[in-house]
Amino acid sequence: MFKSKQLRDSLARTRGSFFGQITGLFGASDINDDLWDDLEALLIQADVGVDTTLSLVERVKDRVAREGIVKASDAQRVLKEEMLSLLAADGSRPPSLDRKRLLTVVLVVGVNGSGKTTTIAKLAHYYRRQGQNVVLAATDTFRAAAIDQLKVWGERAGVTVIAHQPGADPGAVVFDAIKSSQARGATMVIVDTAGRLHTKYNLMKELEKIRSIAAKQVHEAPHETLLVLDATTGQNAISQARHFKKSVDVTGVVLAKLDGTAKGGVVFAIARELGVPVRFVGTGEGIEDLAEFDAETFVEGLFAG
Ligand SMILES: Nc1nc2c(ncn2[C@@H]2O[C@H](COP(=O)(O)OP(=O)(O)OP(=O)(O)O)[C@@H](O)[C@H]2O)c(=O)[nH]1
Ligand SMILES: [Mg+2]
Repeated sequence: MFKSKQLRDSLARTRGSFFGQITGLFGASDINDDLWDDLEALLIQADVGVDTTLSLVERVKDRVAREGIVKASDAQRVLKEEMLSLLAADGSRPPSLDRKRLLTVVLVVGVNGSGKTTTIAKLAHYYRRQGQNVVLAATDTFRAAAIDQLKVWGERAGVTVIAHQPGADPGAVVFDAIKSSQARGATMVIVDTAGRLHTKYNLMKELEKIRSIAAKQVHEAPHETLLVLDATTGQNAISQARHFKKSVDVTGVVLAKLDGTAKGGVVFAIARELGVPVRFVGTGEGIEDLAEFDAETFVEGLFAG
């Protein structure tokens, strides 16, 4: 699990549609203006984003001209290389843990329904397998069902969930979760937060409060703030991410539901337009359906036959 196969499999839809057509393009056509126009159109449809598409195609065209490339298949290789360097530049990879740190605090944020709670269950499972002693904090006290949902996932993952009553202060839950983690010698607290629209000022303030409570208890906490984006929302996810980035210091993206979309190209837009690394991708609804992001596997997976 968490291997490259899972990441590749989750790209089946993306590969089957737009990127499959791109492969077809390079297979059938000579290098001419039509090829570049069609390539641009397909990349934009795959949610690579207009700016990112234009700059990517420009770079490929430049190199093709400069290197005197005449075969379309060679041009496709250049496209892959440029895609890879776009992703490599932003350092997309799973977060590395500071082993000397006693307690790592991970805050998970995002809009309603993006996949936060499910992702947290997967992360708990993932880090537990790596030997971490994980505690989950149920700060989504807004919906009673949210607390129960996290408890159910906690049980499946075999980790403790710290929760208060519905309606309780989210800050108090974080405070408690950290205190109790320290008392029991846990090594990681993952904080589930309520879904919030990035445009809601009060709710964004609440996130800041959660962050500052964590920072007072643990040096430099939260150590990771993961923004969960729903891959099926494409370019919308980008605009959400911009807003979240402005309010809270997002350190990484988890792209959930990559298995459910043909628009996996959004990863390039995240990398280039946000400059926030993609840490993990969601590849299904189960607890093991989380893959570490790897740029090379991702790019290969877009095209592989
Ligand atoms: N196919 C697929 N479905 C996913 C993935 N991640 C989450 N989901 C589904 O998305 C839906 C919403 O997931 P939640 O984890 O409840 O989302 P949330 O962000 O916690 O939602 P709120 O707490 O209401 O804001 C559920 O039906 C999940 O099963 C994924 O990687 N792939
Ligand atoms: Mg939730």
